[in-house]
Amino acid sequence: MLNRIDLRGSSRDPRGLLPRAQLDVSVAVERIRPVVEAVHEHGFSAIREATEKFDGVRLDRLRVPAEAIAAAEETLDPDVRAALLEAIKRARKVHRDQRRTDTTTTVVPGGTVTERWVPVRRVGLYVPGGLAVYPSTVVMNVVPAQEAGVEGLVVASPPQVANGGLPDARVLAACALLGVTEVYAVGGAQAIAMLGYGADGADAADRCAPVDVITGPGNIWVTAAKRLLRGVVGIDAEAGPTEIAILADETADPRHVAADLISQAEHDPLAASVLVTDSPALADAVEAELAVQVTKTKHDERVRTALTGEQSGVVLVDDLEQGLRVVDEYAAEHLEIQTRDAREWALRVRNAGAIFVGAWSPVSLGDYAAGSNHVLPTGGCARHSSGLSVQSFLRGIHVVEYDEAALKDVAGHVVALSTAEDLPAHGDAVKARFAQ
Ligand code: HSO
Ligand code: ZN
Repeated sequence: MLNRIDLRGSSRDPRGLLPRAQLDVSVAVERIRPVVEAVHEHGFSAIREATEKFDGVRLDRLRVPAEAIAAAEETLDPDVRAALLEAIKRARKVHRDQRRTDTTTTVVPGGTVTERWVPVRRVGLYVPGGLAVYPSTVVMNVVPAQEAGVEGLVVASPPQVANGGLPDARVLAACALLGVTEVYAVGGAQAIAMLGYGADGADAADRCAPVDVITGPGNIWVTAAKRLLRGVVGIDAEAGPTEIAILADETADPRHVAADLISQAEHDPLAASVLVTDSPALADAVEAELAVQVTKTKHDERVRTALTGEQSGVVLVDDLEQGLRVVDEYAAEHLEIQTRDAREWALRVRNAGAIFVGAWSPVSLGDYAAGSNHVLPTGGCARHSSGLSVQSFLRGIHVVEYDEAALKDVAGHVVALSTAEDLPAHGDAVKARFAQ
């Protein structure tokens, strides 16, 4: 079912040989530009028009009424409620430990630089609708923002025809459990534009004030809109279709490997499932398992499309050293290590959004309830970016404070550098303080 890429006996750089779909966001950017511009210019009427066109819902107002959020919490299935509360508790534990303390460095006597960590004021969290609903994503966005100390938290999620034009009830319930009260029934590029520029709604109480940062995953239109808004607001890493890579040797259980590959393929026909192994026997056994398990899984069509797509495959390598080079080159959103001495191999990985170590740490644990964050860099962005964290919502501000003697002491160096850069007024600003 999976494409097979045989790198055995080859010392070639794996770059370019690995399966990965090329997602052309720039084409989507041009498609959504008119929507974003219309929302910027006309606010509510443009959001309404786009929502009617793309979601098939006629919006009376942008904001979800408080009673609807409370009602969603009341009607939430008790098992889902308990699971969400546990997920929140675990995520809070991990993200609380990410909080930063200010540090003051005494550079010279009388000269200090303090790094002050300040949360952004207002954040917009996008929660997608589409093929699946994601109350867990509410948790993964809201918890780090709250732990960072963000005061204003706003959620936007597409209105659902099936829920009377409100976002999915489980999404609303997750907001209620987290204490988020400002929720907008707006999705797609129009939601990102609304968050970034702010928009008037049906009346004075229905207004969405602009945010400072937008986070959260979304489809290609949402990603394109975020790219367009970058600079107007801060944006987290672009999230494309989900990916799982598994580095496995012959000790891995093919049933587990197959189940994990299927679990992420379930998200999206464009999702990527990649197995990297030095064991052809394991590769064959996983293929056999896939054939059985795919027929039994609920979203079999979507899964089959994802697994047979060019973005998925089995990569055969000579040994785990080569496997490590391959997974590092691939820089997966999620990387499972199912090998002997898995922890040691995991320690050597440089590029991955998140790493899942050993037989008992499947990606779906991390998706929901490990305590780790599931908003992670995709498409190779794990080479340069991290997943969502408390840090995503903080700015480190340098606070510089020198006294007269400390400035005098370094004045000559400032003047020398300002002269070298032909910016003498810089040096003059220091000299002026010591002129007789
Ligand atoms: N695997 C997705 C997150 C998710 N899974 C949400 C289930 N619900 C991207 O990390
Ligand atoms: Zn998932």
